Amino acid sequence: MSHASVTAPHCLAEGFRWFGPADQTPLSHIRQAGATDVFSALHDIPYGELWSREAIRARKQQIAGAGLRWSVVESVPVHEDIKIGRPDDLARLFENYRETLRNLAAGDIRCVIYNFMPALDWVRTDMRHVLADGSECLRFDPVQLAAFEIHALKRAGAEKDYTPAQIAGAGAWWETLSDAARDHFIKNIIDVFPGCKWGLSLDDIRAMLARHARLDASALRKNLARFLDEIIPTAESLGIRMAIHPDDPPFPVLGLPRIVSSETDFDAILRMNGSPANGLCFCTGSLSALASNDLPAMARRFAPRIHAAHLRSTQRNADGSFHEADHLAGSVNMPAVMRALLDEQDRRRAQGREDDTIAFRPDHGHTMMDDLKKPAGITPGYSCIGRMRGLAELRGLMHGLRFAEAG
Ligand code: DNO
Repeated sequence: MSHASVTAPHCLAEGFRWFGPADQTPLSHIRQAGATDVFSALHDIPYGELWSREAIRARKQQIAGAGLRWSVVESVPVHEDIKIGRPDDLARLFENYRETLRNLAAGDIRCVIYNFMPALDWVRTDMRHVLADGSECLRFDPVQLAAFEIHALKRAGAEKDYTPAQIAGAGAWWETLSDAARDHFIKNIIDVFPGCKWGLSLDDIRAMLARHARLDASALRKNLARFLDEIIPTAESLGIRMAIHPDDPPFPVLGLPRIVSSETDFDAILRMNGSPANGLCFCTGSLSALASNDLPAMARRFAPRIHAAHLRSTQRNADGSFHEADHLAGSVNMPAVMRALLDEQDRRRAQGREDDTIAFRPDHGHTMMDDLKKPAGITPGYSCIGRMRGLAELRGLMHGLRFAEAG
């Protein structure tokens, strides 16, 4: 007797990030993890340059050859001059971005993630925080960041951003570190830009910050509005959904403004341009580091404009530090977020929207099991087994919610 397999109806598309051929995780492992969709980018193309149709086609074929679909671009990076609003080369940068979107649409890729964090992408202070079960995760500690700013970078005015207790704690902690430990710590902080090691030095960071010296939140907002004016009409005409990634962590670091951190920020951004092509990458991990972000409420409120999701959790501590928790633990109410996303898919289907399936990926994972024995890769947070655990847990949650509906 044969049994029909039981499939949960209309789930989110299961994605996995892939950094391209240099990634330690091969596509075959992504497929074995059960993902169907790949979030990837042409990381070797410098920020601001054009992605050619040929390069996009080749990458897409490579992914398809492994039985997977390149459905989400993460990211087409926004050149720093656009964020700063430096006028010299803007027309060319905007046209390159639009032409890249045209080339992606020609390859039938219609969801593009980007961020608008100036100078840095995500920031942590410890890439190998050891948890009680022996696995390792990423951690952010404001006292350690204060030590970095005050004692390593020596950023003028950094003290203003910390409490006296944090400043004292930073000094005391810095004193406990040997020279080698200090070097390692500094390298960790400045060397984790996603997907590439730029080998930046403290002087590079100082020069970068100097270029941003006059950029405050309102100027950054103006530059984002301009970017949206330049890009969204083209995206809309191509059927491409743009998804802005929240700031990680969702508060200013190194004196740089952050404008994509909260419900108020999302609201302002979605109002800057009312096109459905102007949407969000709902990253629960990033947003959850700010206690005032009510994630299920935000997921419900912004659901029609959520074009992609990063699902993970953080554990916040009273001292302002946080670490990346298991995907279904920590402070994120993941069942409620998942429920909101599934409900949105139902609404889209009822409305006949073409984009009635939202792709998510387990964002980061703990380094565990055999991955602990591997040489540290270029991409902290992206070891395979921990992300596979996250994906499996999220899949179970999603299927469970769907089956419970069916009774
Ligand atoms: C971190 C990621 C981010 C994200 C970019 C999107 O692991 O979530 O680096 O890819 O900010 O542009």
